[in-house]
Amino acid sequence: MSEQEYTPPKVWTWDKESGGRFANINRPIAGATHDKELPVGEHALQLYSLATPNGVKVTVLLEELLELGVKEAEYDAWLINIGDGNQFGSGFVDINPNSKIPALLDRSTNPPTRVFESGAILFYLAEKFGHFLPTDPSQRAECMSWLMWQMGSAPYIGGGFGHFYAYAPMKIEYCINRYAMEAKRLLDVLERALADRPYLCGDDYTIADMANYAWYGALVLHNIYDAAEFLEVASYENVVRWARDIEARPAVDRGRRVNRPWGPEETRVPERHSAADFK
Ligand SMILES: N[C@@H](CCC(=O)N[C@@H](CS)C(=O)NCC(=O)O)C(=O)O
Repeated sequence: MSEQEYTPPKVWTWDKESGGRFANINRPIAGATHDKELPVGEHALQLYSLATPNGVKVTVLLEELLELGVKEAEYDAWLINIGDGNQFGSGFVDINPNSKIPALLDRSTNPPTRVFESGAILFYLAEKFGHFLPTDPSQRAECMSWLMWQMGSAPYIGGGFGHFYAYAPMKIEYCINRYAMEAKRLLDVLERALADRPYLCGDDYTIADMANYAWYGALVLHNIYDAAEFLEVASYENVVRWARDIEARPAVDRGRRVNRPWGPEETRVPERHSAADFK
């Protein structure tokens, strides 16, 4: 059926055969599908994740904290394979009712603190350890603005542009145009913001850079969705320069590898429990 012929029925029903990549894990209902306890390691911080852009934000921050010598930021990172539906296990749903990676459990508090939504996890860890988040109220507001901007804009990149350009079972011009326009507008927002400063909030590298790098760095440096040419990503020169600067950091290199079960064997770190896992 083409999109022109489609008339929505009175009541929407779930068409399980809709097709498209990841259709097998999409459901219109929340909650666990099966009983499964989460593994727990020796550190206070237990991360359950996968090295997608949303996952990488958190592992980059944890590795940056460790790079600074914050020993309490040691963590166990367990692999949640979303293609296999691990996000619908009962233990995972207990710490993230939204069934999406990343999710964090901090066992240093009593009772343990669960945190879900990558932006909330970045904020929680930055505040807990006192790094990568300005303390001055105006600067903190700027940092939180860019962090929230990332959280609000990523679905247009991933769920909008990426879905219709790369994953949908058919190419729908209207949808691709709508989301390509928005993806390019978002890149231009960043391009202008980075014209006169090295990082989003000025001279200091913050959680706002980590969050935005994970998505926009993937777009301008790693040809995510095979759309580098289509979106002319190289033309956003300030974004490319900023993403390259961030990617040159050793902690970012490590953070990108944690919970990555794909890619060249020597770069994969499916689970991370100590610095030795990177060797
Ligand atoms: N707003 C959430 C989005 C998380 C998200 O979309 N995670 C994806 C992977 S990048 C996921 O777990 N998808 C599994 C599913 O949708 O079932 C965040 O930033 O934490």
